[in-house]
Amino acid sequence: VIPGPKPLPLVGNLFEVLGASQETTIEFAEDYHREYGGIFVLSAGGKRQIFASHHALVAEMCAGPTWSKAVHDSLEQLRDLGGDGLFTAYNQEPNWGRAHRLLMPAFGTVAMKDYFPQMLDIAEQMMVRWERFGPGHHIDVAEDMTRLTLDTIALCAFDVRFNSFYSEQSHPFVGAMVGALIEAGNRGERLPGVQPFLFAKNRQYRDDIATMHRITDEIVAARIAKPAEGRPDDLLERMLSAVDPLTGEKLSAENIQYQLATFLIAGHETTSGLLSFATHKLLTHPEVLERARGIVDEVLGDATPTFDDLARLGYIGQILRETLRLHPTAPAFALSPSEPATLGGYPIDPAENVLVMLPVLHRDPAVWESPDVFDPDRFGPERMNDIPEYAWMPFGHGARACIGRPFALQEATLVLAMMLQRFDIALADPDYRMTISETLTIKPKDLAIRATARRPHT
Ligand code: MNH
Repeated sequence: VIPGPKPLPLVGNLFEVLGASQETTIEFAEDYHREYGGIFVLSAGGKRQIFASHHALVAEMCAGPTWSKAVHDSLEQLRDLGGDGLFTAYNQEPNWGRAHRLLMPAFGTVAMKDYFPQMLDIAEQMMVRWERFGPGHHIDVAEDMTRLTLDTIALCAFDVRFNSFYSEQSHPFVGAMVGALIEAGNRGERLPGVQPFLFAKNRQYRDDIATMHRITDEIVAARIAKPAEGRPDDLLERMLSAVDPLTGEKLSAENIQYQLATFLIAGHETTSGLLSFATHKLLTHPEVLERARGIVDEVLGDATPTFDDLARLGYIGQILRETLRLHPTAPAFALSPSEPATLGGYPIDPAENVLVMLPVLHRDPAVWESPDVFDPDRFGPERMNDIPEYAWMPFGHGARACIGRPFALQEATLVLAMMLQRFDIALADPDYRMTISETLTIKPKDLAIRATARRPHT
């Protein structure tokens, strides 16, 4: 049998255990992996959740065709919001393949170049805001990065301006989304039978989802109302008009609504966390910051960045990859075998899934030298090929891996480079010690900085 702590007979859900222990899921998984090794199982109320996060076991799953993404318990909760949209669809649902084939071109190299002006537009808004506030202002990094990434995905994908930098209150979509995400997360942790009696929470949840649907409906309706020649050629246009090359089918109105919610959610939380962690890494590693600054000054000088500049900012990409190693902002994914299989010699049934905890995989000492040290040179051109396959998986696995990867890396590279080009940054509180706040994604808690413009704004 797979090692693990004694089964808990009464607890309905394994996440009850976490709630009781006051730890984040990551800390708790790290503890259990330390105690039991690369694979362990948690049993509660007759249900099991298997965890396998050491590289040898992850490679055993990922190397063949047998294992693929599973919609694990907390993702299952998100189906209220994302339905059979790309992120929460089951592998066998026809809308997954349909949408995947139809939307892939929107994440190719050509498309990335098309998104550049809009990414620049939003990044510029954040830079101007920081310049206007001046060095006396404490910038809440996660908050501003969230404004940035949400506005960027809305503008690039749907040609909609959320204008988050122009208002103190967040856009109504954000309030509804955050409320719904928190409630969806809490639902997974409640004892069975309780849910129907939480009337106020259930009403608020329904209202929040209705608000999100109303906003995505309005976005779609506004687009359809536009004459064809005035329509931008973006992700939304693709959803409305493109035809699946395999089946000749288009996406349904219902599925388009799920995709809009999916892209607004999946397209911003994780990139915002990445930019926040990367900012903290630069502040705590002055030698990395200085080197990055040197390269940025050499490539950009005083000029506005162009798409072609990005290719010469490889060191920024290394910083982002190393940040994602230590702080994978989507910290876990699940895999299931398509037929009865074994893992580490233990039998696993296709009805079960195995959670891979990325912070554990990404620090596996069997693969990583001095795993806790932040060293962007691990991803340098000379050393990158030494990294074994399946040792770094912040974007997931296989056909169900992140479709937004090039989008996220381009956006984050641009923003980090512009930040270094235009500001000297410092921790608002020099004694700040980073702790992590965890929902389905992770972020640094209460990270605040000051930004001093390096040159007067022109
Ligand atoms: Mn993204 C899937 C991480 C940015 C849209 N993303 C995934 C998965 C991981 C992931 C991990 C696989 C989850 C699973 O196996 O259950 N994503 C990230 C990270 C960043 C990120 C770490 C930024 C950094 N993602 C983005 C952006 C977008 C996006 C930006 C959109 C523009 N992600 C998706 C979608 C999926 C996904 C859509 C689902 C893909 C599929 O299953 O077909």
